[in-house]
Amino acid sequence: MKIFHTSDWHLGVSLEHTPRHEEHKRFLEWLWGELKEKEIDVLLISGDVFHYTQPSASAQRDLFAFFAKCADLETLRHIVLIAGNHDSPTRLDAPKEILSSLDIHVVGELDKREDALIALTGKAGDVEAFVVAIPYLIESKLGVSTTKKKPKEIRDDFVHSFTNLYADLLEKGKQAYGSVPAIAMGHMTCATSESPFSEGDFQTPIHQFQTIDGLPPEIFEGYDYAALGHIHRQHRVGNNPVWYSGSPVPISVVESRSPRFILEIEFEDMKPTITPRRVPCWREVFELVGYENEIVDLLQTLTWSSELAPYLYMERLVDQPTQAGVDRFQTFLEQQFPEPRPRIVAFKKTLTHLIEQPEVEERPQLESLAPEDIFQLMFQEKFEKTPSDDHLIAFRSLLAELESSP
Ligand SMILES: [Mn+2]
Repeated sequence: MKIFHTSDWHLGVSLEHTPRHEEHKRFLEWLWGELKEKEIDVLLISGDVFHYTQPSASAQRDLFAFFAKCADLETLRHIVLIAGNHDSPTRLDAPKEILSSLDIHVVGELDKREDALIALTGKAGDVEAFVVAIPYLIESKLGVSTTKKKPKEIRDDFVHSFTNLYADLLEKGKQAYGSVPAIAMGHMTCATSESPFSEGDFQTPIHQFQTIDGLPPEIFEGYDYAALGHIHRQHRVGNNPVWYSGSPVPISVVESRSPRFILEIEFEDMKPTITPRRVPCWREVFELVGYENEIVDLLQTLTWSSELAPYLYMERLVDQPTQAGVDRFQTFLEQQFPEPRPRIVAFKKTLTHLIEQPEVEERPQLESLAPEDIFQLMFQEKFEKTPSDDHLIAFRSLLAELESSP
């Protein structure tokens, strides 16, 4: 049985208000071609299929058109889709019945635990594996309360609830289908102490507990493979058969710096072999940083190998504050390149020299001063002279009175 694992498509997303529709369209065409060529049996989509809880008509159309086209694939027998934290569970569930007639299993809201258990049949109609497809779950769905608890207690509750949920359904799956590969799906933050999360790895922190990062991979004990979504960088969690496929189309400038993948899993005798498949880049994203003339030089020599014209992130360095903005570069691009030309999707100016601030007289810290010192300073400031001995005696007696009162 051959499986593709992907997640975090974020259909409908924009890069700095510039749509990524063209890239997503090409990704879906490419994915369809790969499913056909590699004769894949099962496609797993581990959440965040849409970027917005109310996806645009065109984002929904892209997904459903892809699903309809998948019906033409002779070898592809199942698609399993779970909701991520970006998806609306109920909206994802809305076409559930019509999709199930195409062997597309959607788990948006987890109404009943049993809904998560999905049998994967092979060519001959026998069950060759089963999936426990758990969507993104907020604490209330898991019965975890986070009020008046320390981060460690909340984490322990989460770990306990997820462990029970996955273990219970593993047991049910084994009872129902016997000794076949068991696959878990989830949309969560799962990590070991070695998982080095960096900027842009995910959109919103979930299942994280202040300083304690994420759920341990041990919650998938007994499973032969766990197909996870949420972290946008493709990686394996520790030495466990627990994998993130990452997002196939970069949805931020940070993601565009690293290659994108989907994962191919082939089961033989219960053992999975995992092969990351690189997703082509259809549009490059360039980061151009420099002074005005340096940027113009960079634009003059700009070349690209991807199919679509690149997107540009521009950072113009300036020595002093200036009104001059993006216009000169815009005009230059229009003169230099025919349509479709590179597009500036983000522009900022950075001042390279600190503007000299007038020196500020250093004032003593309040905590380092005795009450009488403060009195003297305040007196000096208000009356522009030092307090007399009489003033000081009066102040001391007032202070003594105050300090001896209960
Ligand atoms: Mn995501």
